[in-house]
Amino acid sequence: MRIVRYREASFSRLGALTEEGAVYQLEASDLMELVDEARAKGLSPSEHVTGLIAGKVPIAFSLEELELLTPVDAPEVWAAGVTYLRSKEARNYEATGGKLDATTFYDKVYEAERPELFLKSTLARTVGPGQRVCLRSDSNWQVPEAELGLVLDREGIIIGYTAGNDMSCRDIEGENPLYLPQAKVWSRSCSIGPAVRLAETVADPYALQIICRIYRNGEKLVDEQASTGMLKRRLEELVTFLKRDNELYDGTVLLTGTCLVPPNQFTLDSGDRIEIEIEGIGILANTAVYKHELT
Ligand code: DO4
Ligand code: MG
Repeated sequence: MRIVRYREASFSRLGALTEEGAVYQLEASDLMELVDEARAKGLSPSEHVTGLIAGKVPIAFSLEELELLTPVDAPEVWAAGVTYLRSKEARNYEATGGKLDATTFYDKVYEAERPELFLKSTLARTVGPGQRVCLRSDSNWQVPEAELGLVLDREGIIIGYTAGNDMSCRDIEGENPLYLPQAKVWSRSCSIGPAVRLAETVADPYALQIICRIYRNGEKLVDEQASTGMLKRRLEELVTFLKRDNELYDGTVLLTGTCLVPPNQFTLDSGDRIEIEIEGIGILANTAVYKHELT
């Protein structure tokens, strides 16, 4: 069972998306209200939703016809880094220009007990499916990072899974690791969606295929795939470190790091269409533009 949000006239609606692709309108205003309703009844969110839609008629529109919004209003989006071997190799390339002859801080964090965690985005900086993500004007090496996102409640319980794009500037990060916030955080540098798959409906979160495709003028330039099975850490381990001495808010999203990095010569350009597909969640599609091109 997946949860989506969509626009209907000037309203934001919550919807249940079934395995068959039917969308049912839900009365709850957002995902966390739905979770609270389920908990009050002693049900899992998916059991609660199944009961709510039983005998009801789906809306007249298919998912593709809806104007989707972020599936959850994430007050904060955090991200883990260097959680896959592929990410460690790519960061080492950025930091050394490919002339690697020493152990770097990326090697160290990959092996360390403490993971890399950083504040990636806030509600106002995060966009949803179909919306435009932004490129930085002062970078010449930009890539999307396709990541599995955990949707958490204030206790750090994993409510569900979504797809996320951790837009990144490889040149700024490679120049100096202290520039990480600038390499990662700017207007519209993060997208999430298209749906939240309720956690109890995912048989094995370590066996999800993640695909990243990038199109330019209709031509597919990047098409890479990997599996969450290659994740170096446990999801609970990342959440435990995020929670430690920290304040979490309902609907916080934790991106779990990228396992897909486009070829080193690739950089995003204005107009590129980015598709991040995660098995069982859906396709998160966004077009990249510069901020001054937003109307
Ligand atoms: O070390 C910098 C960021 C790493 C990251 O975003 C990732 O591995 O996905
Ligand atoms: Mg990342």
